[in-house]
Amino acid sequence: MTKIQTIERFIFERQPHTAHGEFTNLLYDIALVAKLIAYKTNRAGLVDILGRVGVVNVQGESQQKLDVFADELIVRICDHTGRLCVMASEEREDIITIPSEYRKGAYVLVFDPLDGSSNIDVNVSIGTIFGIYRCKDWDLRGRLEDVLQPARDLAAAGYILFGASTMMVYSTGQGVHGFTLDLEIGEFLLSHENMELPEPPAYYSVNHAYYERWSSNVQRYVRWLQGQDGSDAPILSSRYIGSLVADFHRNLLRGGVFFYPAEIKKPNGKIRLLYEAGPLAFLIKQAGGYASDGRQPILDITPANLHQRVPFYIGNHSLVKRAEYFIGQDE
Ligand code: AHM
Ligand code: MG
Repeated sequence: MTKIQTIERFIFERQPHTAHGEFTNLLYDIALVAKLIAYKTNRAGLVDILGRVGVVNVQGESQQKLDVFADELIVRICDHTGRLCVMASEEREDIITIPSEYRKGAYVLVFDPLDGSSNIDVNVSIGTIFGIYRCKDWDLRGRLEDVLQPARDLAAAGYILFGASTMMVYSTGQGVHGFTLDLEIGEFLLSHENMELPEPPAYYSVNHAYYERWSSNVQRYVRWLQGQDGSDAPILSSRYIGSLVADFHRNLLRGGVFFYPAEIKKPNGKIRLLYEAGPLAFLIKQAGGYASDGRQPILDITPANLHQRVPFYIGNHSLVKRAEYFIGQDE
């Protein structure tokens, strides 16, 4: 009989013998969060939860109820466990400190509670992205500098995709592993062990509506992807959902490049370094790929502030390197 691997068992079996279980338990907490958000998103059309709350988040966008629910849920599940010294969420302006009545732990959690908010109302896949760092100081004070670390220093990263089925995909630096939620037993079961980007890649993913906002070098890169510039172009099709987790997941399974370039009026593009680009850059490297801001690896950029945005190119190594090549040309 084939071995059924629950996410708990998989994480536990890979825990180093010297570990105290704190990190393992933190990953279990996230799996629990995933199940609770999945339950809520699956019922979103039934209960009156959709619609804008009416408040504007720190990015200047209106928040929606499910974003708020997911954000508060993650904080509520993770703030009292003694595993974290501080958290940061895309939905909150400042770091989230651990209430003084609770013990602090050695880890830092950064997250985008529900990414792809424009897709919530229209029943299209959305996702949660997370990254786990180690607290930098022994006193576990949980300061801003514990949060502002480059993605190269992540201890783990992952995402939860709320799509046709719910998946949790994560890496602790030893490959990328995917689990699918079995609704009958309420458990995540191992479905994609050691995910690797396939070659040749199948897709490129970008919001073409913004073509006129890009530099001529980015426009040239797009023409190259389409086979209009040079004879060594890959043969790609185009797919863009507008939900980063869903676009990333598809390209991880089929191969390709996702990018959200700098725009003439928005030189840092849209994607957030800490909550979106960094964790996904960590994952793509583990899957054999590469992520760049067009000039340097995303993994090397230390965030200067919590909500820093960054131009973002991620996917198969050769496709992202080619973006760097075009962007590095004189205009
Ligand atoms: P959000 O964090 O407000 O949900 O925005 C991030 C999303 C990403 O999921 C997606 O890649 C991108 O915004 C789509 O933006 P656009 O609609 O400009 O193409
Ligand atoms: Mg987001």
